[in-house]
Amino acid sequence: MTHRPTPAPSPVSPSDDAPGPKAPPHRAGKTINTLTPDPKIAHGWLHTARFLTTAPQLEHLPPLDVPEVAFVGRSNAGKSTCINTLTQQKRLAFASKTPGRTQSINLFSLGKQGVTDAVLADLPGYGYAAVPREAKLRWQRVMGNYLLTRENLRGVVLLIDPRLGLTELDEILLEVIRPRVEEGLKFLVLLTKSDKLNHAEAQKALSIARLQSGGGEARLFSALKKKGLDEVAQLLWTWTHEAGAIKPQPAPAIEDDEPPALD
Ligand SMILES: Nc1nc2c(ncn2[C@@H]2O[C@H](COP(=O)(O)OP(=O)(O)OP(=O)(O)O)[C@@H](O)[C@H]2O)c(=O)[nH]1
Ligand SMILES: [Mg+2]
Repeated sequence: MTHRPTPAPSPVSPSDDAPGPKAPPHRAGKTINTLTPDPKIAHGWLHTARFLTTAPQLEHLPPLDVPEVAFVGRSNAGKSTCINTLTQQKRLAFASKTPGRTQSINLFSLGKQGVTDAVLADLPGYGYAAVPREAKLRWQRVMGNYLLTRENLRGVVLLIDPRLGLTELDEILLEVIRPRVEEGLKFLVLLTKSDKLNHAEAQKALSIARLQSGGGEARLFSALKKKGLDEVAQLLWTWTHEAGAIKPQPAPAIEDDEPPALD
C-alpha cells in the first residue's frame, strides 16, 4: 500500500503582531477560524506579487528567510495560470497551451511597501510525454531535491486536473513530501479547471482527492470562472502569517543576469 501524506496540523494561533485577521468568532451563526483573514486582506497581499528571480537549477535559488509556497503538478495542470489569477496579473508567470512552458523555478515576492514577507514558487510541470527521458529524470531529481531541502518551504499546492486525477508522478510527489507534511509542511490539493466539470462531477472529484491526499485539504479551483479564489488566497495568507512563520525581510537584491541554460 502506498503511503499518503497525513494532513497538515490545524493552524495554530496567530502571533500577537500578525497583521490582518480581525477574527470575528461568529458570522451568520458559523464559527470562523480565528486565523482566517478577510478575503480582501488576502487578495490585497497577493496582488503585491512581483517577479523575484528564475532558477534553472537548485543552486541558483537564493536562500531566503521568508516562507515559500510552491505550486507543483503535472505539466499543463494550470500552475502558472493559478498564480496569475491569484495575483491578478496576466503575465507574471508564463502560462501556455503548450505543455512544458515553465522550464525553471520562478520566484515571486509578496508583501506590501517593498517588504517581502513571503514568496510563491512556480515549478515546471512533470509528466509531459514529449520531454526526452533524460530531461524528465533530471527534472524529477531537481524537484525532489527542492521539495526535500528547501529550508523556507512552508507549503505546497499540488495542482491536479480532475479529469485526469492523480497520476503516478503525483503519487511519487506525495511520497516525497510526506515526511515534511508530517513535520508541519502545509499541503493543499487544488483541483483546477473545475469549470470543465458539472456540479456532481466536481463534488465526486473533490471527495476522491480528499481521500487520496490522506484526508488533507482539497479545493476546487477555476481560473476561468474565478472559483475558489477566496479560499486559496486566505489559506496562503494563513500558512505564511501564522505563528512560527518566518519574519519578513527586505527584498534581497537579485542580479538580473541571464540565467545559465539547463545542462
Ligand atoms: N478552462 C480552464 N483552462 C485553464 C484553467 N487554468 C489553466 N487553464 C489552461 O490550461 C493550460 C495550461 O496552463 P498553465 O498555467 O500554463 O499550466 P502549467 O501547469 O503552468 O503548465 P507547465 O508550465 O507546462 O507545467 C492553458 O491553456 C490555460 O489557459 C482553468 O481554470 N480553466
Ligand atoms: Mg507553468
